[in-house]
Amino acid sequence: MSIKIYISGQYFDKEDAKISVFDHGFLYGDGVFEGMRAYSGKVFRLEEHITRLWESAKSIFLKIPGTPADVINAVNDTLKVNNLTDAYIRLIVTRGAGTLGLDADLCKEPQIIIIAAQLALYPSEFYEKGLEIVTASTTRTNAGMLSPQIKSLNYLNNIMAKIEGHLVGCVEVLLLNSKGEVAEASGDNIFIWKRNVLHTPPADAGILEGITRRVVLELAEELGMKTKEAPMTRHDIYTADECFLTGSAAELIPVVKLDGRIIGDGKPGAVMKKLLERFQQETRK
Ligand code: PXG
Repeated sequence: MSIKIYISGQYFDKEDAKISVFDHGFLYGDGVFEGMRAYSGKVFRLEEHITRLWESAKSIFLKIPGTPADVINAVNDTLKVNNLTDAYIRLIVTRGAGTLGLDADLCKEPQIIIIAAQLALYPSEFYEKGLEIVTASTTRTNAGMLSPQIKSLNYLNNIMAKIEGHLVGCVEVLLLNSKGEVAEASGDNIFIWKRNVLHTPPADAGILEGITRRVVLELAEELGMKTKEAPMTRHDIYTADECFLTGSAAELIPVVKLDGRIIGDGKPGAVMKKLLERFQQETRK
């Protein structure tokens, strides 16, 4: 059975789910999105994803049709229509069809698209052995150009960085900000454990403020760990006891090597494992 895609209030078979080539989402990457995960029929932290979507849209002058409650209902309904309980959900809001020019005022009907799909997880080997990553030469988009806090449809920055990783056999990469500080991975946030403190770069380091990142900080505090959001350098990662990435799709995934330097003992660490275990209880409760 073909999956059903939600487009602005209607469901279409995958083959018939189409958007205008005049949509500014297609022409200019003009729109915003969310990537979410459902566990046993429940979308994890759905309200937080919807809040972030509304904030991203506000920042780019995009008025999302309907209310947050309408979009929450549409997301839940799309899962039901597709008979999915454990799934990956992509929610997209585009500026809608306009002309070939840049004028956003001519885009009268923003489109809401919801795709619920089977999960395509990283192989279990990555979790057991940990990732080896490198720093990309592509730096994270500067907030003065386009705030990385906006989850916009313009992901070329992240895509180019990820291609650089693939060229040298890495599935993920580290991006620095324009000051040379650590920002994040191409589609995940980064954490280190060093001298009994859990560190992660702050929101203004040029990152997308991940929802998984926030949950991990909360859980770490509940577990009595000391946490710190402060600027981080690559040296801090090279000399950390543990390193891991966080994201809705990956959950928590260990990093054991950066730019050829082995992190800690080169194996996924005990702190990450403990946090992943707590995270999995949280998502599956
Ligand atoms: N940084 C960036 C640049 C992201 O795109 C994260 C961090 C982690 O945020 P969350 O809220 O997920 O903890 C993201 C999220 C995909 C995909 O399909 C991308 C993300 C999430 C889920 C799937 O590549 N990015």
